[in-house]
Amino acid sequence: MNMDWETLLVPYKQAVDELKIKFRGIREQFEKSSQSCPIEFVTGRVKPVKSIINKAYQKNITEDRLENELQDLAGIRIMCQFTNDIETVINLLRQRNDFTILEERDYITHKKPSGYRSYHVVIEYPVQVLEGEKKILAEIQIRTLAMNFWATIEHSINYKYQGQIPEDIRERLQRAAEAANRLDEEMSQIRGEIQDAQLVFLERNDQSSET
Ligand code: 0O2
Repeated sequence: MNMDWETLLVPYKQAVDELKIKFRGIREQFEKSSQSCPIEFVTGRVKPVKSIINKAYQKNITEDRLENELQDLAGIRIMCQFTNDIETVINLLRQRNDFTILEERDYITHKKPSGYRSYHVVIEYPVQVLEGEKKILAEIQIRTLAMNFWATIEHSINYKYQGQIPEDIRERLQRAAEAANRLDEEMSQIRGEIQDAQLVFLERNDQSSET
C-alpha cells in the first residue's frame, strides 16, 4: 500500500485525543458528584500503520475501502471495576449526541473462542478538519479490569506466536479467562462493600488535602 499514512491518520489522532478527554471528563464529573464512578480509566490509540497493513491484507481490504471497513483505526478503551458498570457506560454512550452508534458487539455474553470478553461499540464521530467536517469510524472497547488484564496478556502472547499459540498455552489462557470471569463475579458480589470503602477513602483523602 503506497499511502500517505501521516495525512490519512491526522483526523483519527484528533478523534482519539478528543474522545479521551470527553470520557475522562465523565469520570471527573462522577468524582465531583460523590457518586461511584463506572469508569476506572480510559486509554486510546491510533492503530499503528504496520497493524493496519497486516489487517487490511488479512481481510483483503483495498486502499479505497480502508477507512470504511477498518472500524478501529481510532480505538478507545474504557476500563470499569465491575461488570455491571459496563452496562452503565454503554447507556451513557447511547445518550450522547456528539457521535452516532453504528454497531454494538457483545463479546461478554458471547465470549470469543479464545476466551476474550469485552463490549465493542462502533461509532461515527465528526471531526473538524481544515476542509470542514469529516465523519470517521472509531471503536470503543468497554471491559472490566480483569478482562483487560487477560486481553493485554493474551494479545502479547498472540503477537509472540504470530497467531499460532501452542495448544497447551491456548488452553491455559482459556482457563485464565474463566478465572478472570470468576474474579469479576466475586467482586460483583461484594460491590456495595467495596464502593462504600472507596467513598470513605476518597472523603478522607479530600479532607487531608484540604488542611
Ligand atoms: P489491536 O492490536 O488491539 O488493534 P477481527 O479482527 O476480524 O477478529 P473485527 O471484526 O475487526 O475482528 O472486530 P472485533 O473482533 O470486534 O474487534 C477486534 C479487536 O478486538 C482486536 O483488534 C482486539 O483489540 C480485540 N480482540 C478481539 N478478539 C480478541 C482476542 O481474542 N484477544 C485479544 N487480546 N483481543 C481481541 P486487533 O486489530 O486484532 O488488535
